[in-house]
Amino acid sequence: GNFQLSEGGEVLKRFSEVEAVCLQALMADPLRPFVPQYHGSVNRGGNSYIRLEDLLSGLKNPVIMDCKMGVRTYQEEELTKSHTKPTLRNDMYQKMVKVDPTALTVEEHEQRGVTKWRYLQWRDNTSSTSTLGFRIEGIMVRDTRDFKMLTPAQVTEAFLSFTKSHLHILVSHSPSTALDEALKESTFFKAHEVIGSSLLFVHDWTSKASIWMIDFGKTTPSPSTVQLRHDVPWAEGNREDGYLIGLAALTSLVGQAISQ
Ligand code: 4IP
Ligand code: MN
Repeated sequence: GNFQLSEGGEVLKRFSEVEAVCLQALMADPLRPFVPQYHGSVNRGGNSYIRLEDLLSGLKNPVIMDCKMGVRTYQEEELTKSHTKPTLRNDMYQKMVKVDPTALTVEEHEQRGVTKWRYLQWRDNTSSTSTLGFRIEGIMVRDTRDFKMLTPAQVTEAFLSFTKSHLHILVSHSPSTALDEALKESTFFKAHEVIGSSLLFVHDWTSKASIWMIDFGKTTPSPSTVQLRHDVPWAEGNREDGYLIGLAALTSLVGQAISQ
């Protein structure tokens, strides 16, 4: 889930040890300019929170696009768990039924439950995640709309229509330059499997546009024996996240949109 509070120009996000460790490391990494400032953790009403720079603070009518990066959004452990000790989730079964009851097997209908891996993999396969290496999680101009279930063709269409109406935004957002460089320089990126993390594109019409890397709750150090490339397909056991496949697709779609 994405539970957040706002407090004094900061965002308080439900504490995750995995995310806190990532943010700590990122504060001393070439990627730091692309990550919200991390101010440690705080307790409120018995719950722990991560204190983050509020990326929207001071912006008027911001346009925001959240792209979840990578060719998969589940950790390999989720896949392993689904074989060794499967936990059936009725909430995830319900979400699938609502969208496409035919996607479920007879057995799954009988159980009225699916594993988290099954659900997340279905979401990856029915969105552009598995084909393009990223999916649009949301575009917010005035209100939030849901782009989660778009097919690869629809994602391109949504992207092009967004780009047309906000052309100058994506021009200044073209992620190919500074972020690419920082990712090349980053020791954090070399050593981590980046799963379920988003690139957040923000623009407020008046000042500068920006790209932020957010959500590190499923980003973990890769095993010391594995050297991740981030630009090759995932196969079980290779730990690859396909982050750079997604970034390349995103960059190329922006380029296409601009030249149209
Ligand atoms: C959500 O599905 C997202 O995949 C969440 O990922 C995930 O949280 C949720 O798992 C899952 O229910 P929908 O977006 O289709 O509702 P994210 O937070 O990156 O959006 P995790 O825990 O995997 O980060 P549960 O187990 O929290 O319900
Ligand atoms: Mn998210």
